[in-house]
Amino acid sequence: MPDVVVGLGANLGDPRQALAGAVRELQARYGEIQVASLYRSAPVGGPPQPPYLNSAVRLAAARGEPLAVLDACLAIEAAFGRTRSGVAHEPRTLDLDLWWFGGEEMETPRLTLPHPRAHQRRFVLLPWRELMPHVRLRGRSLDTWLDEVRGQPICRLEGPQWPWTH
Ligand code: PH2
Ligand code: MG
Ligand code: MG
Repeated sequence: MPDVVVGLGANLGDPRQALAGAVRELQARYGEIQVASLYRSAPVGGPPQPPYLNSAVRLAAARGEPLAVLDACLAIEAAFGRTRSGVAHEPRTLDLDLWWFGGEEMETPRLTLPHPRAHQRRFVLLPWRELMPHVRLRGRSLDTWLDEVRGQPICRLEGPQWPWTH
């Protein structure tokens, strides 16, 4: 089964509850999962907006089904009140992004893999490194990419046992 990594983010409503609920929904769909630490990060891009909570989940999904995982992510976002006005990087109640699907590369209108901006974002690289420390993204290690985004403010709030289970 390919390693799949889904990023979690939220900065409206009750972000902690939304992230915890999203982890539980992914667990219900995919069974055993691995969860990264919980981070608070300054918004990257978009209009002025509150800080984000971010984390990530590693799961095993059936081979050849990235679009099915994408659809599951969109359904979970909708269940947690996600709306889209069309403004890029607007604040949101829940964002689930498919960062990695077993190393598959694809570029379609609906989905680009690996996530096209993952290597530029510390809030992606830090939780991802916890889940897959040896992965190579665009030919480089996550540590190497992390060196380039040292300036992006982020702090680790809680370890991987942050209470997403209740
Ligand atoms: N998501 C974005 C844009 N900017 N910044 C932070 N800190 N965390 C995010 O999850 C985030 C962002 C678009 O999805
Ligand atoms: Mg996103
Ligand atoms: Mg998204």
